[in-house]
Amino acid sequence: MDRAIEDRCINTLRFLAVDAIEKANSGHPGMPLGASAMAFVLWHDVLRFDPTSPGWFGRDRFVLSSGHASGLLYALLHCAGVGLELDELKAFRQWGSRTPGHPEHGLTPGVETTTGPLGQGFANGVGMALAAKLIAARCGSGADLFGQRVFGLVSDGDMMEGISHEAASLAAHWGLDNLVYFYDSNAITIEGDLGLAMSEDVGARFEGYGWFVQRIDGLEPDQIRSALTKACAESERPSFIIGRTKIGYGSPKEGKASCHGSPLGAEAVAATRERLGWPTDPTFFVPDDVVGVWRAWRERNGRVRQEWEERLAAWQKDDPEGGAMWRALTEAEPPPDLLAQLITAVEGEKGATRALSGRVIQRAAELIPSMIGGSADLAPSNKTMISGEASVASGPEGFKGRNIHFGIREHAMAAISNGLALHGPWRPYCGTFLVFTDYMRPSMRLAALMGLPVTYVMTHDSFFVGEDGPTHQPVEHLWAVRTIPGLRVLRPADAVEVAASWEIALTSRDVPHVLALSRQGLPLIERPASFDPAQIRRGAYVVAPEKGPSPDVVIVATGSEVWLAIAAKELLVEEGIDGRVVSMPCVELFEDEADAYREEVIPSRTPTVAIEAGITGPWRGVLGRDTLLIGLDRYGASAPSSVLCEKLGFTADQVARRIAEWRKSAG
Ligand SMILES: Cc1ncc(C[n+]2csc(CCOP(=O)(O)OP(=O)(O)O)c2C)c(N)n1
Ligand SMILES: [Mg+2]
Repeated sequence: MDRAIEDRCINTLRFLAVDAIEKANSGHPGMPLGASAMAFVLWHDVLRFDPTSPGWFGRDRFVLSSGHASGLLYALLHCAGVGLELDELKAFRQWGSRTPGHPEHGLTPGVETTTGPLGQGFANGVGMALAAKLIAARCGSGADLFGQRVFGLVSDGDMMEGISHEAASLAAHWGLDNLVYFYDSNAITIEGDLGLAMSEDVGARFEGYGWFVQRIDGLEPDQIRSALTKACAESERPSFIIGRTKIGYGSPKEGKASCHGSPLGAEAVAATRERLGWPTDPTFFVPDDVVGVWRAWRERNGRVRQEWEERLAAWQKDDPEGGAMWRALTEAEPPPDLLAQLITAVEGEKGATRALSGRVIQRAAELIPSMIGGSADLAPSNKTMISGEASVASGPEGFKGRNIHFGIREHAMAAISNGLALHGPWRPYCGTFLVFTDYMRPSMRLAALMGLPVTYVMTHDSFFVGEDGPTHQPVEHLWAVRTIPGLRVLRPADAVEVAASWEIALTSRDVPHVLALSRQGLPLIERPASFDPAQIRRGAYVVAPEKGPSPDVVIVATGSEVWLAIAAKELLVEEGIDGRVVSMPCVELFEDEADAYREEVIPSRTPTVAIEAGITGPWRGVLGRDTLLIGLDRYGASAPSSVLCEKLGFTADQVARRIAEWRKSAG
């Protein structure tokens, strides 16, 4: 392309972002000014993306990990022609616009993932690249169809965040040669020079992981182009292109932290226009020749997609087995009798809910080929392995595996799972101890924000862990994750609830689920003949009814405390107290139920007791004021779990006594 036109294309992106930020009087102009050259050359020369079909499966994915540079992404999407009109750019960061402060997946077409918390996009891209490799490996002679790449733009902040270290290590370990990141190396962050807080050689670091590292001038289109060509030709390693750039390039604030996150101001914008040879008028200017460049790009990409669709159709005819696999992965719905089938896998069995979950996973994996997952080095404890399936490893054979070993990298595990779900067709799950949700929470929150159906298999879900002690005993964690909007926590009590929990998670399209599972074995729960497992989907139900016409007390329990509540209820009969036990495997589902059902299960005039081996306070919000809360509002301790049970007040005798005394004191 003619250099002058190319410069105009790059400047168009720069000034669309700058003008949007000025109009909003809010935003981050520094990175769009510095990184537009890399973004333009990548999109124009290489990215396979048809804006008329932004969800096309075979497209390359572009991840803007440094989401604060959203103005640049919106400028790209406008020019590309996804239907993000100039009016949307003019409404940057305003109520109801499709150009929010940071890019939000599902809101703006072409935004592949929600970014803003630095480092997350980096790790999402690793998940997406893995997703593409996993599908290519399964589709026999169609592998070439799934050679899509993942490109990303990452920044100093991404490099500092620990999650990128974890994800970079895995990307190289898996040999994701379909992953290409540009590092906008401007050596500036909010507080000033990068040197205030970082002095390592990032390139050497990435070389150490095993990435293919190139160092270029990130403002020079020809260097960018040639680095991209080499990156795309690399066939073993992920690529890291370090582009030296200048934050706020072309502005009077060039190279200064002051242009990171505030509008330049009218005077500085005018000076920038003059320096880069851009007209003062009009604002939001897209020159005709630039429009033409993007039109040609659109036509080219439209053809690329069409050709891909034709090749896909032809391949499915030529390779019926591969085609069937592709359809099973992408089109198949879970069987309508999934719940019944999962129950059959564990019916009548007792044990730790983690072990029962392990059994259910085997059946679920047979029924749902897109189910894939693993653990952060705790698979033997989390029971997350799919037996008979290989471990995911690099290379076409390795990517046929279905068990992912994330290593001890919980944060990246959660963000990579988001990437797998975003790319599709995968339905990922990942596991560790519940206490370590603290290491994953930022990515879990983003899964909820994006509505991704990721399942977290979180075992060792209370102080009943025992000897490992307070560091490994979750106390506040159930509620910490329940407070994430858009995420559900399922804490099953026995085999049938474990099966139902998996069914709820696997049939959901847009909600992530935590499965909180016990380490310790649990007794069988006997239910009334009228019990229908579909009741579990309502979040709570009567698991042990009162003997008389109405209960004196309703005891609500979750997970491993349900059998305890039932045992205490039996003891209370001797005290003349006729209790009802409600199992509440999912607070969120129960709260979604109509008032009538909630009233039926937990009548509001009846005193209630909550029993859960964790903090108690939030239960008052669920059950109201006249409630006895039995839980643990302190850290646990290191001792055999039978001793802890006694010391912390979780025997049936202790629970029954507390309830009886409470009723007595209430008169
Ligand atoms: C996890 C996280 N922590 C903090 C922030 C706030 N933040 C946004 S941008 C930024 C500095 C980023 O510097 P850099 O990545 O170099 O971007 P540049 O200033 O070069 O545009 C910070 C601290 C964030 N977005 N995410
Ligand atoms: Mg920077």
